[in-house]
Amino acid sequence: MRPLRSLRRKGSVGSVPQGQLYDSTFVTAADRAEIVSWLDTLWPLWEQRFSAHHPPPQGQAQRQLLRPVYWLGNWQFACLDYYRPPHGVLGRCVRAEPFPPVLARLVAQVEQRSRTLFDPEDVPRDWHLNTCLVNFYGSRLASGTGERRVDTARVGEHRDFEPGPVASISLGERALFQFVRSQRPGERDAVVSQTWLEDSSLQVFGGERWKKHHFHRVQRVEDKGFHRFALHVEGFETRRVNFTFRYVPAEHVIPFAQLPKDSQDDVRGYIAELARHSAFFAETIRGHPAD
Ligand SMILES: O=C(O)CCC(=O)C(=O)O
Repeated sequence: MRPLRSLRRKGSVGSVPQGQLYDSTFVTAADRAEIVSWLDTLWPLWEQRFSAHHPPPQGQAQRQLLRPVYWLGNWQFACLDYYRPPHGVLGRCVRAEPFPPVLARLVAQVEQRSRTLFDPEDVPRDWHLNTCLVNFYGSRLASGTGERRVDTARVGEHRDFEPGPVASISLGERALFQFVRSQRPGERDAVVSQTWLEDSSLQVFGGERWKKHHFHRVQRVEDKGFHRFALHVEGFETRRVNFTFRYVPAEHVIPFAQLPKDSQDDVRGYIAELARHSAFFAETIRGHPAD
């Protein structure tokens, strides 16, 4: 495997291992300002994990996701269980809005850097970053408790199943991002690598080691009071916004109208909510009202 540059940067813990890239100053001040003003045009969704036709498995209950989200390129609704190759690829990725110009420009740079850094065997033939999950980290007002806030700024261990390298741009307060290896039941996960993801930074990871053999998580997001984003989510205070860019093969991205009927029924309410502020989703829902 071609060696990757091993970098030591402010904010990373130790040197950055092979298969990862970290650039703490990737987003310029001008691009950052453009992203922040574009964020003001979004009305993120607060999704439920399950739905009428995709109910909770035995032993699990319906729950709201920890944080509001927005997807670009294609929307992977939680209730449709995300994109999970090799078997869970159909009827999961619903065509969504394109990247705004500033993100499209940054993604072009990331793709170029990734192609020179990663071994070609870790980059699928048609790989390009056509999907973006925007995660909003912060605290929500606890219902019925006056001003009490519940901090939800974390993400538990998981893997991103989209093939090829995944790139992540962070804005706002620093987040402690960890790769972990599962231990025996009852033992704490072993932290294998960790990086403090700073405001305006880029992180990329790829290859079997980081995509398949380890889980990753956001352990916590600092709250130094430096960053607050005024977003359109009632009762939620956002102090970090993260964009993860991934690749979903084009044949697995379908328009809403091609979803199975049950799935259309499950996500129609979300599309209608998005359509209140998005011309793209207004067009999507036109002609597909509930029966
Ligand atoms: O917020 C981050 O830095 C990572 C988010 C993440 O793990 C994901 O979107 O899969």
